[in-house]
Amino acid sequence: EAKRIKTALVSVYHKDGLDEIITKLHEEGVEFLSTGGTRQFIEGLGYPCRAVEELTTYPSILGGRVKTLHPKVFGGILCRRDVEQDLQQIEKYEIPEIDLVIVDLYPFEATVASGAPEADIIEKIDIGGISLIRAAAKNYKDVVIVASQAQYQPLRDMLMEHGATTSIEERRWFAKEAFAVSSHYDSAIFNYFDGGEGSAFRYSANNQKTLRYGENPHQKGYFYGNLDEMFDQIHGKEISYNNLLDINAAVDLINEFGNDTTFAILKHNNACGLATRPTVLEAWKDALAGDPVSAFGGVLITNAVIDKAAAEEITKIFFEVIIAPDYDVDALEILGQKKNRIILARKQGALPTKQFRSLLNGVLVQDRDLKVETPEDLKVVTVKAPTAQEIDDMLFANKIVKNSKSNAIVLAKGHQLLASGVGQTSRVDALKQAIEKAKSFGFDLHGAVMASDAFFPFPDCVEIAGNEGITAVIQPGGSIKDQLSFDYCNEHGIAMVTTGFRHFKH
Ligand code: 93A
Repeated sequence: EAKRIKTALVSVYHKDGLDEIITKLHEEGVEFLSTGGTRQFIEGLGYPCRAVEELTTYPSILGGRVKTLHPKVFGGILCRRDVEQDLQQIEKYEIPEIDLVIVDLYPFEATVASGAPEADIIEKIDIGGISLIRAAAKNYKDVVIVASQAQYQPLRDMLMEHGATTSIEERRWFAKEAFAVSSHYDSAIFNYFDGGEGSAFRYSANNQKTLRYGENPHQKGYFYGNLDEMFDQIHGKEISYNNLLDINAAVDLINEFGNDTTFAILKHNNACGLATRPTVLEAWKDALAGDPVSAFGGVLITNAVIDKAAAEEITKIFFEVIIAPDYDVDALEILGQKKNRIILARKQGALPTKQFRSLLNGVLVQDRDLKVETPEDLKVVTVKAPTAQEIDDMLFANKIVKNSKSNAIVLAKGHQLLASGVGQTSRVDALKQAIEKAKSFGFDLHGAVMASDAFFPFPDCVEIAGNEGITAVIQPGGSIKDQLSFDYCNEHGIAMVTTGFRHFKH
């Protein structure tokens, strides 16, 4: 609904950038109501301005701590213009309607940053201004709220475009920005009182869990979030910081495999064993065969219900955590014989679409990598086309490499992870590591496929892979030297596909 601004309450710390707005509002016939310094500023521009003190019949008191905090001010902002009783009340108490509020808060953060003494910092905790912002934003149906100097420009643009009449969409946008300002402001105050402990997250998540320690015993650790929404802990000791990192990686990894019965074993966030098989027992056995050494102390995850036959095998190794959608009763009895083992039943809860990570003095945010390659994404770039089995294995390998720390190379065959090289500073090193591992556990790489999380800058990887008998390669493509890798494959009868999607994981 379009509304015309008739009265504006202006109370700002930063006056610069406001003159054009005041002039335009005046031209539009808007009347001003203002606090001390701001009023002087408006009158200095040559426009009439009513003092808030005159409206409230109170002077600004307590050194300015109480200036605008008065029913005559807040009533004029909060009055619902479509509620008869509200209108009757403001008439009875002689409260003027206020339909634009421009506030710019005391500079709390800048005062903290300046190294000012605590008493000065405390005085910069704006009370009246923040209340004006919240009140006006709450009543955005009738009121426009400009909550900081950063929004003078959007207000100016709006006034220049279509004068003092605003749409509900515009008012709601300003209200959203206003709550961003008020929540940021209060967070800054919290952080100051918190003394750099960084516990602000506690209040953004509705749940806090104190962990035994962080990544190492001398580091404190906390988890902010709700694990109960995701897992039912059936058995075992308290989940640790590192367990959570592995559980997170395990969930992302298993999600790639839909309903195909798959078992994965993770260590330090990377898969060291993974297989897709008709039964959970077979999937477990072939996942373990991928690297029975690394599996020690690992995190296990499957997308299938664990039965007794599988449990009898799984229980033979030492592991930290097992995650499955469910467990047969007799399976649980077997797995629960060791008291520390963490046994989790995974609930259906979806993961957030955004991922956060803290670094330096800020937070990185990105979309979760939800791209899952399908046969349609694959572009054959070699003379030799991959067989149906190779395509299957390449897509399988690609799901694992996507969930492995970069630089990563995955070697797979017959829906089994043969070996991977992960977290290497060069791709060649990742491949060499994978080959050596695969061989040390007795795998023959002839007919295996290779997946790379990013393109090959040089043809060296395909050369090494070709020498080991690898017959098909999947990679994003996009290197200026792609053709050199394609040529090598063509000369040696290797099939290669590109996906067009890089899957770095740092
Ligand atoms: O000390 S306050 O929290 N008490 C108030 O009632 C109040 N009302 C507005 N500070 C208050 N303000 C703030 O005064 C505004 O947020 C703005 O930063 C400043 C503008 O004061 P002046 O117009 O005197 O320069």
